[in-house]
Amino acid sequence: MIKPDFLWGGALAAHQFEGGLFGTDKGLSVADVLTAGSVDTPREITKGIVPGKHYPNHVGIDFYNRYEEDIALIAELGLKCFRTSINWSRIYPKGDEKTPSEQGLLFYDKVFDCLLKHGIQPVITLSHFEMPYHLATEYGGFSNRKTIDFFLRFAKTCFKRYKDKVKYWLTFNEINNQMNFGSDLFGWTNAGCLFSTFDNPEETMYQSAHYQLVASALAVKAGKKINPDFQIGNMIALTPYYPINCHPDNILYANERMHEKLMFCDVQVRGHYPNYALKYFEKQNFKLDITKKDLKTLKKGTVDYIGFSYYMSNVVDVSVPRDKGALTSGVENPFTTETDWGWTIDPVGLRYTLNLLYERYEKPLFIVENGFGAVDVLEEDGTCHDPYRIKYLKEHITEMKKAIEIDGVDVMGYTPWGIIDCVSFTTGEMKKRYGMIYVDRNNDGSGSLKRYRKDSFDWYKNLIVQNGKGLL
Ligand code: BGP
Repeated sequence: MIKPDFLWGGALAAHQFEGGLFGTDKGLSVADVLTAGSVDTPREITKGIVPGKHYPNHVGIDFYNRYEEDIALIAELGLKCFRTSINWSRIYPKGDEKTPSEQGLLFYDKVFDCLLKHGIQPVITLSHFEMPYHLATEYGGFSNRKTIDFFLRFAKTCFKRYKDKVKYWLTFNEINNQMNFGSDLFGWTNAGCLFSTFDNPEETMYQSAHYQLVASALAVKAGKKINPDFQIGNMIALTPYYPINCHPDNILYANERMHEKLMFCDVQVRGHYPNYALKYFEKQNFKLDITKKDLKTLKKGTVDYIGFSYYMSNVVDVSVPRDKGALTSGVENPFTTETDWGWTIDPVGLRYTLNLLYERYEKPLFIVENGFGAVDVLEEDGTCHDPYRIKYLKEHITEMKKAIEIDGVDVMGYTPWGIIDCVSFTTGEMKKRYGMIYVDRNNDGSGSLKRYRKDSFDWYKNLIVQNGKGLL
């Protein structure tokens, strides 16, 4: 049975939906210099804001000014929890100030109070691709050890301020995305630096990943001191790799590629680097700044639960070279279909992933992102029919239920991504929609920003009321 206190929810991230940049104290973040792209055109990372270019995150869907209306809508949907993030540059506009912005802190007070008033638990990510731009340009983001202190100051400020309002926290969103170090987008949003500008991009990636792992562990430790009841998790993008066939070399290769995801989780859950990682650093002759003190810190700052996103699976073939900048492997799976953006649809993969993580760590799991990015049509009468999304969610939730009820996996909650339409992270588009609530906003920034309930809204609402009954 799904537990009665199961956290059915929805997820978003500050930079993709808040807006509220101009006319507030908020500083520029790394997300604010990302232009709009598309499935074929990568988002550009500009030097500051360049007049004439379109930056969709500046307005998002204007949650900053509409949070009461939006929270009322998700309350109507029956959500038990709502995952969002605190925009680092709203609290510390440049990142290296000593004093936070009271205006920024007040905004989240109001959001959390409003959620709690509706009986919705906030689930808060501290860092979801929103590092202050100044930290990126002046310090090189997490390629610089100093950024650990700036992050810790931010984390402590949030923990202290919201200690009685927020119980569930996550440190770094999809911390393992930077393993795609061939892509500037992932390095920029995870680490606040462009790995391609360094002599050895891969070594720089591991160095900044290490500083983030230390920062995460320090935050866990500090948070527990501030409120021992906090539940603090990590967040991994968990796209499993399947071998193309049963050739032993492919089995071994798929296992090796899984290290791209699991190394981060191994450190954050077990408190130390796994041997395969240490051997790899040695083999590559990486000179990483990993001190004895850091290793002690990692041990003391392990997480309470594992948060992860699951969208798709990937197939790997030892004879196909790895594209070090891509989210997808480029090897086709004849047994699955895919979205218009080339993301495989594989519900059984979610059950596989839940089992994999639970067998490896025996820690509670929280599916903090899952969803179907699709083009939706708003009808003239204000309805929006999205049977494809209902199908996707139903199939994935059914597999989650099997993992819980048949396999005995401990799952705390499920927060489908982009519960209200928002700006896509990878492409900057509005038309890649995930929501159960439609927002009238287009790729070019036009639209009334009015909200509409999609068919999936009623479907999910009913599922929550039933606590997932009737799916199996
Ligand atoms: C994850 C991110 C989210 C989100 C989601 C969907 O990688 O944590 O921020 O956006 O993917 O991706 P996209 O918006 O590119 O479709």
